[in-house]
Amino acid sequence: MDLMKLSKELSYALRHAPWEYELELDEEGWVEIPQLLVALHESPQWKDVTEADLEQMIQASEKKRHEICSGRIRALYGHSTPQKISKTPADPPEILYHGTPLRSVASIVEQGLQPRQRQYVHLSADMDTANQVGRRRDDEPVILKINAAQAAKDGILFYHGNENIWLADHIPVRYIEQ
Ligand code: HQG
Repeated sequence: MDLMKLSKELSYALRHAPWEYELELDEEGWVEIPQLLVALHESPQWKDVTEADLEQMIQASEKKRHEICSGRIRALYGHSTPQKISKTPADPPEILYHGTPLRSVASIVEQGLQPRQRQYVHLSADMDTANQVGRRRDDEPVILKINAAQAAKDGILFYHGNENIWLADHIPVRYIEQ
């Protein structure tokens, strides 16, 4: 089974278009695995997918994009569905990073970091992760440094995505360094 393809399909279903699979995310983004499997089985390429395959898919991925708990599965970040997924605020590390294409920097230093199509701004815990994120759009991305501890002290809320990814609603310009 192509676990990478399965992961992409699940990200699409759980981050962006659950209704196409007749799924409804709960307020933390969870869906019942049996319901998800019913939807996947309608497609010939996923007709034999089992819960064990979903577990293997999560283990095999170099990025932790999904999690399973008590018979449910959810995407950990990346959502663009209209109803905002509720996340518990958490204390961020001192500094976070954001990799972005050079062409976006002028607008970011004017408006701050905005979620754009997604529900949250995505930040990286280390420069290497930020570089990988930025390289999706630019061979030589700009890595912005976010003064997260100060922003949190000033009342900006941060949320944990996975071990490398943090989320925020918006990062004002004064916490961003080039
Ligand atoms: C930019 C992938 C202009 C922002 C990745 C980014 C990540 C602005 C783009 C996760 C702006 C949004 C998320 C402003 C932000 N003016 N541009 N004011 N504010 N931007 O894809 O962070 O592999 O929604 O810099 O690895 O690139 O799918 O966010 O370039 O972890 O699991 O607007 O998605 O994860 O792009 O990536 P995105 P992102 P997966």
